[in-house]
Amino acid sequence: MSYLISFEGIEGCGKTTQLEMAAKFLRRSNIPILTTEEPGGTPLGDRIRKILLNRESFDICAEAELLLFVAARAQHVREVLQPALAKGQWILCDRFSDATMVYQGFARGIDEKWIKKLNDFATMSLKPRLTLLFDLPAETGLRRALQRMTNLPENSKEDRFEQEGLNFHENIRNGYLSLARREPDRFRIINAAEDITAIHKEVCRHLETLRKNS
Ligand code: Z5A
Repeated sequence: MSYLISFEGIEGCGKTTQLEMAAKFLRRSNIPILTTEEPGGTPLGDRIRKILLNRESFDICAEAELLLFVAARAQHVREVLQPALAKGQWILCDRFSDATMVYQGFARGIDEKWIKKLNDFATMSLKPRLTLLFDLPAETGLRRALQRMTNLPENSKEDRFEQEGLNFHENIRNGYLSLARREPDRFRIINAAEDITAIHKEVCRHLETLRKNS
């Protein structure tokens, strides 16, 4: 049985750390897995990622931003995700369609109906079987993200979104929580303010449940 599992949350919530730990846990259990990220995961997606996340000297309007995220996703689904699912792999994906709903919808204010249509078009209606939402106050997440960023060279900083105010990131958190309330069967909300090991245990518990039910 193959599954798409997405890891979501605000900036600095620790999802990437947890995704890597979850990948090791599944490999130890001999489950065939693929780890990937959005935007990214393909040569086109990586180029789009650079445009979207690095600070550049030109502006990107909300509508163009939306179309670029969705273009990267369309390529990712066809080139990487569908073939991996066909091979029976479990995919751990660092962000997926929910991120667009929350960042471009809730936070940037683009009509949800548009985003849903574009997401369905890009993904051919592929949805994660399980979405782990790492929830924590925006202030804590931003502090972690900025701390990590200080150690990076200037030209590799993906900090266009970190430039947004605290209010923007609080909207993101509320947006995710509201999506989770709409689809309680798919989402698991995890307290990301806990320490790394405690969070990992909870992630493993959810993955085990999925495996037992498969
Ligand atoms: N975006 C969008 O707008 N629309 C879309 O459709 C998509 C994305 C797909 C890039 O996403 C941006 O793209 C993102 C949304 C937008 N912008 N924002 N904001 P990304 O996922 O690539 O980038 P990110 O959100 O900045 O994630 P990240 O850099 O991978 O960080 P993270 O996954 O949230 O956290 P981390 O790297 O695992 O941890 C951050 C630091 O905290 C690090 O130093 C860890 O060691 C530390 N950490 C982790 N866990 C803990 C705990 N439990 N306690 C203490 N410290 C911890």
